[in-house]
Amino acid sequence: MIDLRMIYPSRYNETRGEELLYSPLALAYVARHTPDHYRITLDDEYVGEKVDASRLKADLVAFSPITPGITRAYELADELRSRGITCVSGGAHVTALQDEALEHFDAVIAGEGEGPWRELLEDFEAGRLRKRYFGRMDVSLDDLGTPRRDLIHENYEYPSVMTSRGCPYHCSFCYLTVFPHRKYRAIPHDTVLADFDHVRDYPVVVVTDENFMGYGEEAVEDRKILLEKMIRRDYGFYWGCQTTVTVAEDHELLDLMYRAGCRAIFLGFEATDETALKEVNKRQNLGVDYPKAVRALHDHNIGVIASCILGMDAHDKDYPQRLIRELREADADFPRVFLMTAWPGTPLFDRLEKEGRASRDWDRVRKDMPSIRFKHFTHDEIVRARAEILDAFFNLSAVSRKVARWMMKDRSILRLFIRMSFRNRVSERIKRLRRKKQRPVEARDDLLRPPRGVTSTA
Ligand code: B12
Ligand code: SF4
Repeated sequence: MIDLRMIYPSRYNETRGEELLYSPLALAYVARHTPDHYRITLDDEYVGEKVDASRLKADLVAFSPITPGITRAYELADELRSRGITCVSGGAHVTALQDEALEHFDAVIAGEGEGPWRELLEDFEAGRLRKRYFGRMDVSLDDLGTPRRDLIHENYEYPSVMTSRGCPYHCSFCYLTVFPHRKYRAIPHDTVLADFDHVRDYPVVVVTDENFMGYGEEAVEDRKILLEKMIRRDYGFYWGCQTTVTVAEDHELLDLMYRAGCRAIFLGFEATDETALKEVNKRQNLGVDYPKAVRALHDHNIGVIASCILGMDAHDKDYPQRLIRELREADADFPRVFLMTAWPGTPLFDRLEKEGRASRDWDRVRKDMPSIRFKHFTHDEIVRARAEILDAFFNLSAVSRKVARWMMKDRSILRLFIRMSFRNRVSERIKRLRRKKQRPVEARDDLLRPPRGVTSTA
């Protein structure tokens, strides 16, 4: 038997933050493609597990870091390798910055992991490990299989399920742009349904496809067939997913989504003005009437979470107030507001780095912390602006109005919303109020100190 340790490295314990806790799937999928003579154990630092590299015993360690977890991965790998343990890593960050990663890992797996993984293991066993492996993102998913759910930590509140991979668009800020040969592909229905069967006892499931509806008639037809199969299986859970605003144009699709249990869609508004949308190449949103799109989803009793990015170059000092007005007009159920973040390997990162405005302080490259140099805001200003926008929607009267709407219209949606966001935001607000009365937050070894001037990661 070969001892394989898998690690999600993180300096942040996400169970203490505002982030919705839905499970990562990368290593669970990779584990499905690992031969039986490997004994796999998985440590997940997102949910509070701590890896002690000085004592860890394994023949091979496989990391799956995202950008804010990469320095933690490097720290662990440096120590493990000094003890003679082979360390490898995959994921978007190492795909983008392979040379940086190879200073700390024995090998990197760029792109989609399942394909090259078996080859890497064969090479490892034969003692001929290469430095770079690469998995294209346009290969068939027919043999993907389901993720190994037995390896997912029980602390995750919501299980994630993927029904497709990839997205055909090219938004300049999106981490997906680091993967070459990228293509939208549906996972075979039988595989998806077997995976939904595994999580059927949960009340809420998060579908973490990059873009659930895909693109083009063929993809949409495939979605409809999948949804009909889900309806026939009569799953009891509610689910939410993320997709583009064009979903609002297809009433048959929305009807099927509702009947299959969908109660919330994260719609990528990103920005409400054309200049900003063009700036980030979000062309599919140009000319979209957001209030009309939201009405269409509400007509089908599906709630709308409007995802917005704050801090594009086109966003001047008046933008936060304008955004509040426009979000109210659109009448989405609530917004999620992220700060413009430059992930390495994206067109946005390349541009901002040339302009001296991107950050390589990876620990702080998160969507809830300011990391780039904004054109019109200082870091303190943008953090305040984000809090103002969120407070405009997460206050008693605004929340009561939404609750009243769904009480009259469709109560099933309330449960989902209360679980998924109001609870997080309300508890975050209480924490912030408490903190105002107390001294500033101190650094803890398991929770990074927020950047100067930031009293909350919210
Ligand atoms: C579930 C999830 C979470 C979970 C778990 C974290 C995780 N990384 O999965 C939680 C809720 C904790 C979380 C939190 C955050 N997340 Co998150 N999350 C996701 C989400 C929705 C799904 C991840 C997933 O399972 N994907 C499916 C798998 C199959 O794809 P994959 O991860 O790319 O893995 C494939 C390849 O990359 C490769 N691969 C990856 N790892 C490995 C390892 C090996 C050994 C091999 C062989 C291959 C391999 O093979 C895999 C299979 O093909 C993604 C968006 C998305 N749809 O991917 C964002 C995403 C990963 N999150 C992101 C971010 C920024 C965050 C936060 C920092 C949010 C914030 N507040 O700013 C926090 C904090 C995380 C932290 N502690 O550092 C970014 C990361 C960007 C980047 N460049 O790193 C993403 C991409 C979303 C986005 N666009 O902003 N998140
Ligand atoms: S539509 Fe969404 S998933 Fe697709 S490229 Fe743009 S941001 Fe990324």
